Amino acid sequence: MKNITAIFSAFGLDASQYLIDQSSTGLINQTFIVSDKISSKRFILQQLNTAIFKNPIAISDNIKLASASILAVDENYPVIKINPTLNSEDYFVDEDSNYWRLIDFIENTTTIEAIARIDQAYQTAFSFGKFTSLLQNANTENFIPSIPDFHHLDLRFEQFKTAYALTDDERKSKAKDCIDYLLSRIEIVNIFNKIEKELLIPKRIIHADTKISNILFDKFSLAPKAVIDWDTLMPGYFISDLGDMIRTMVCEAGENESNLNKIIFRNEYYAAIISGYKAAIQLTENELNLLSYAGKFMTYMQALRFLTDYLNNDVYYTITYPEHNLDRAKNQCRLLQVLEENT
Ligand code: GN1
Ligand code: MG
Repeated sequence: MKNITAIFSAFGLDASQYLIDQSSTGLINQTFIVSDKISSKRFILQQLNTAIFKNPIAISDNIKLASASILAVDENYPVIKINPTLNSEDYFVDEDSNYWRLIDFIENTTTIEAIARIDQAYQTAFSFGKFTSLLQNANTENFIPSIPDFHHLDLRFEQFKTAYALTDDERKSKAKDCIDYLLSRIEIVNIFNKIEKELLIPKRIIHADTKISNILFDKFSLAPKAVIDWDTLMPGYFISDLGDMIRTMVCEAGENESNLNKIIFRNEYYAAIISGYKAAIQLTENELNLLSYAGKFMTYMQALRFLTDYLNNDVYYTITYPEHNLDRAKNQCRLLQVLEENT
């Protein structure tokens, strides 16, 4: 970390009084856990990835709006607390135009990187459902999407078509099965367009990154304690949040698994996710009719995004070998098939 002293002093802190640990999790922002050598008080110091989050102020404004709205309903909810700089700004912008923020650390908590038990699926779904439910009085129009059209499936489909038109023959032919399969399931895009056009379901404030590692669990009781990573809070449909939980928790093997025989549907996990979510939030009749669409919607979109990145010569997702994105796309296509067979 460059300019440690300048960054700390912008927040009124003396860098020499703090221990700094880089956190290894999180692929997008750079995260440090800093602790006061004497009092042990801890903060999260983060450099926001402004290549992806082009409007940092929108993010901190969204977080503050959401906090106020949640606290009005539940004054004890562990909201994200952003510590302002001495100039009362939400970020310190360093000489290289990097955006730094200082967030309170929520003590006595632990995270789960990979789901191991059915009750964790229920708790995760309950926590994210509760989060959106607590935000139901918030005015969605006041939230600025930190990534515009993030989960707009039709736009993702357009991006795929553009990538296909520009890619070389080799990638086109290697990706052929995957492309044909997704084209054969175009109905999933059509349903999204119908939802949009006919205003079938409400726009809610969604979290848009509902993986289990974005829940803090109590270190001792292991009960869920807080929802973290509010950077993608935005108006959207419940199918994004519920669907991403189904996509990431229903199968033991994750999106990086290249052995497709390991993509197996776990009905008990699926049932736990659905019941945890439904227990936390009152869904409309149209929403209830789309429960089984949610997982297909998100899995289709993720397959399309990995495939598009492969066709674009891997410019978005970090890859560790040449066909990584293609393998991920195939993995998600298989998962989609499995979801279609079982839900
Ligand atoms: C990215 O980096 P991570 O895992 O938080 C992506 C998600 C995808 C996910 C797939 C801002 O999230 O939308 O579902 O990869 N986030 C962004 O692994 O694009
Ligand atoms: Mg994230």
